[in-house]
Amino acid sequence: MRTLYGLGYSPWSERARWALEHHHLPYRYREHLPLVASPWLRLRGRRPLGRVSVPFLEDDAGARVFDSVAIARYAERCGTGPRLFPEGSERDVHRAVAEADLVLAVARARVIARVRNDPEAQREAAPAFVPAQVASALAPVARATASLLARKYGAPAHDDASVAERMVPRLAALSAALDGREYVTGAFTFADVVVASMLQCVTPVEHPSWVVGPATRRAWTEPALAERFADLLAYRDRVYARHRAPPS
Ligand SMILES: N[C@@H](CCC(=O)N[C@@H](CS)C(=O)NCC(=O)O)C(=O)O
Repeated sequence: MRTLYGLGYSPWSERARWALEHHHLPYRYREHLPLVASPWLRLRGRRPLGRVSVPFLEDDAGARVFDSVAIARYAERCGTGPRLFPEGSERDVHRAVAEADLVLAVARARVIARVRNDPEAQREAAPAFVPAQVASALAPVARATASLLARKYGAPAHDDASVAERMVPRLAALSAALDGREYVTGAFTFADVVVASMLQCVTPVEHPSWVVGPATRRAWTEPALAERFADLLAYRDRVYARHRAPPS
């Protein structure tokens, strides 16, 4: 058996879940709690020094895999179904990851800032098994988690100028490259998983694999970008409808 540790609302965790499910690899999912579980993650991952992040995957055969791309490659090695890294796709996949990570760095800082100021989003951040009354009491935990992540990632500039400088040109390039085509490359690859997952930061997809409350949805929505890049959202919705199975 294998276990994936992730953050339910994180596009990086979504990449890993998508790849595992695409390759029909069963796994247990555990929600990571950054505030308390990072030392534990270090221990499980045998990584005493340096930064640890989720998604992180471990299996009974002793694999310990950090990083969404490495987990997707693991899924391709161990699972079945069409390849996500077909011959010749390396460069496109690599570029999609690099560009998506730059867009998400700004988006993450904006989401964290919004959640820090929104008690409703803090309540929604409580794990699903927590009853509503307790979730209210946990709001400070979500606020502290947001502050921790802001410190950890150095809260890069996340004002409107950063959106204009660092998100818009990348989304515009993507829109021009796609130009109405179905996929980033000729066929569905990990590049589409990365781009489609990243577009949650324009506005979250309506899909059973990405269930978020209304305040969380607000925190993840950039209305001006959603309007300007409606073509990217349409592409993303098509890719989800065709290639993202509902979670089992
Ligand atoms: N390169 C990594 C980046 C993953 C990443 O940035 N994860 C963040 C998501 S916010 C994380 O683990 N945050 C929780 C923490 O830092 O404790 C990947 O692709 O998996």
